[in-house]
Amino acid sequence: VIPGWFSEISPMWPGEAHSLKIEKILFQGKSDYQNVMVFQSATYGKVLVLDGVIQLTERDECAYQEMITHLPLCSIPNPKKVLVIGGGDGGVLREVARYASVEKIDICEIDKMVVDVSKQFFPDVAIGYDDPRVTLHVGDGVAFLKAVPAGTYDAVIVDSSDPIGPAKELFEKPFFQTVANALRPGGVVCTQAESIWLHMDIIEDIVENCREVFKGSVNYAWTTVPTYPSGVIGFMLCSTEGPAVDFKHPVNSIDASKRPLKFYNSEIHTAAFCLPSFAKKVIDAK
Ligand code: AAT
Repeated sequence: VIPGWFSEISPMWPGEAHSLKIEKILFQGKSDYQNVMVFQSATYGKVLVLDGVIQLTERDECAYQEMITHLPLCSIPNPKKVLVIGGGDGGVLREVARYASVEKIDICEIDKMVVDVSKQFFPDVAIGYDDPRVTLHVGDGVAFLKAVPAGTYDAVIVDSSDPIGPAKELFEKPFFQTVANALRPGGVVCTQAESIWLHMDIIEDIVENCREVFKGSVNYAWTTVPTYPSGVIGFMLCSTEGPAVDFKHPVNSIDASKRPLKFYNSEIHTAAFCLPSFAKKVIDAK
């Protein structure tokens, strides 16, 4: 560990650790679920860290939040009811709020401290909470989904931390079953699905489970996020049985008149589904 630097050390990426130079630590706290830290970095703006793992930086959060939101929501016409699991920083809400067709946005985040800290230190991200269509539920996403009546949502976005800690169950088959139940026929889900460089074993399990649970289409997409481990992160995109969803060809474009998009466009949407051969081989075989 280098003094004055933050190093992201975890058993989920053994033998490597990305580091950022710290200018100033702005917040350190312990919630009921995890350690919460915010620091000012030398090159990526402010950084939110949970249990030693980077959740977002001001500089590259656009890549993650825009992709995890617009990959699913641009793939179906007129999304109306959207559920976000995790994502307490509000960035996904900010992106969902761009859709005029959306009537209701529910978010279920387990940790109130993440919400409060984001509102205090990341106003450009937490601005998502200002939209009147948003309802915040503080609680476990697993329990929340169990109570959702069948067919409620057009889209579910699972913006979850890694499967060590409170997000563990969000990567398991029973959870995917509750997501499928909560979606209308032909509804879509997009879940944070880790890195093709580090986690092919986890991805293989997710794909296998999703193929069993989601009877529409099941696809893996990925993007670059320099401050996430290995610099890339992926998403599992699935639809339930019903009107067919072709994730690779977006049906919506986005109103960027009030707030420009920094990362997403229709070309990168389609490109996100092109996989390197080593990943394609494993994912297609499942
Ligand atoms: N948009 C920022 C990126 C994240 S945040 C993940 C969020 O999921 C955190 O706020 C965490 O508190 C919340 N969370 C974890 N478990 C649950 C749960 N069971 N129910 C509801 N919310 C939960 C993801 C960063 C990915 C990092 C990749 N290395």
